[in-house]
Amino acid sequence: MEDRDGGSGTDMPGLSRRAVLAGAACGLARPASAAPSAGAAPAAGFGPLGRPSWSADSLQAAAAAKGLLYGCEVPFHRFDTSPPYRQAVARECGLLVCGTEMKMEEVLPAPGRTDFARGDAILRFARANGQRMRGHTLVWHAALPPWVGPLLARANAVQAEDFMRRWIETVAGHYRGQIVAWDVVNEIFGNESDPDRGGGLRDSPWLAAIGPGYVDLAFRILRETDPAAAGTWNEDAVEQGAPWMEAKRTKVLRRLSAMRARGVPIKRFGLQSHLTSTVPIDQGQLRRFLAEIGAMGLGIEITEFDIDDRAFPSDVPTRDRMVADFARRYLDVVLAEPATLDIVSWDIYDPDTWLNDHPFRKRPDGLPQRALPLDARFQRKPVWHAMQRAFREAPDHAAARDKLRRA
Ligand code: 9MR
Repeated sequence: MEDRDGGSGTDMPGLSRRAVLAGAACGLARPASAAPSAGAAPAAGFGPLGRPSWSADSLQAAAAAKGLLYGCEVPFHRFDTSPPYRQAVARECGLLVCGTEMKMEEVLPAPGRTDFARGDAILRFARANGQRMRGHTLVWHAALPPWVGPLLARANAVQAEDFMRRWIETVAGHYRGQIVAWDVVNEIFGNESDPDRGGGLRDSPWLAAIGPGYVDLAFRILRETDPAAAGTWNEDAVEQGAPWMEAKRTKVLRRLSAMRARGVPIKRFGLQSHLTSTVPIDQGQLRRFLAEIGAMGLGIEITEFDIDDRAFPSDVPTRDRMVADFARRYLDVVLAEPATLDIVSWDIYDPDTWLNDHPFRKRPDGLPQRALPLDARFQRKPVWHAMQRAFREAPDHAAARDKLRRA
């Protein structure tokens, strides 16, 4: 039987049993403010929620009329240096999320050091503008600081669990009371070419160190640390009509239902929604998937919406129209589902889309992608108008959404 006291870890530089118990060598002493009792006062210092900054003709205003939130991912470098960018985000959004600033890679740069400066700045901006914030992301196989991979590889299960607990308590404790929903786990399932390590789980340093229970445990730790934040499972490649995505959806539903049955405090499922023009949208499959999640009593979030336009022609007006139509086909199904609570695009401003940097996502003609609502001059594009029309013409499920948020 495994040495539950972590005796096998004593030969580990940086993660001895004593050090783990003291929380010192992994750089994460248990925060004094962590693991509060339910109802504890929220962390101070981020300011009161200000007056809403969005305009009457914004995406947020159209979304809000149906009980939804609209928002975007905010990359710090642009946020920090571009006043027109900040104005656009303030004008259009009711919900923000950091692209990297709340990931472990940024928050724990070195053992014993935490850095919340950039995440705090974006949160302060959101609060001053009356905007809500999502948290992204607690447990992911990627964006780990270089020192954490080796640490997890050498940890036994008890040590790795302890490290995960201290990390979640550190970051979710810092932002306690300020975050509407945390992506507790991100991309835990494999895609087309990934081996399935059991029930859909992909390879991950967390799976290797802790075993499949790492997923449930992460939700329980968030629940103890910030009871007001909804725990979300955020997953990619579950939106479109490829047969392997339909197989993935089946496995997702199976796991969600098992998690509910064992009382895991999961509140929401996030569809990243990095849509690709190379795969059709099967509205029937998507509608059934969302309905089954809703029937389990879970909320649904669209967490990273954008459209990879690789398969569309170079001509900009034609391409913009095709991107808009593609988005609309997707959003019409998503917005008809009463359990859908918010739509977040992965940034709002075309020049910053991650798609231009990704080796498989680049367009064959070398042109930049036109994936997002605003163009390089911050002008509203056809996809912006398609989103606004989709919100305006969606059925009104505001009452159901309100109830789900309070559940
Ligand atoms: O857009 C993000 C990019 O700036 C980061 O370098 C990268 C690694 O942290 O993560 C990107 O965001 C990803 C998100 O966290 C999870 N889903 C896929 C996103 C695009 O790669």
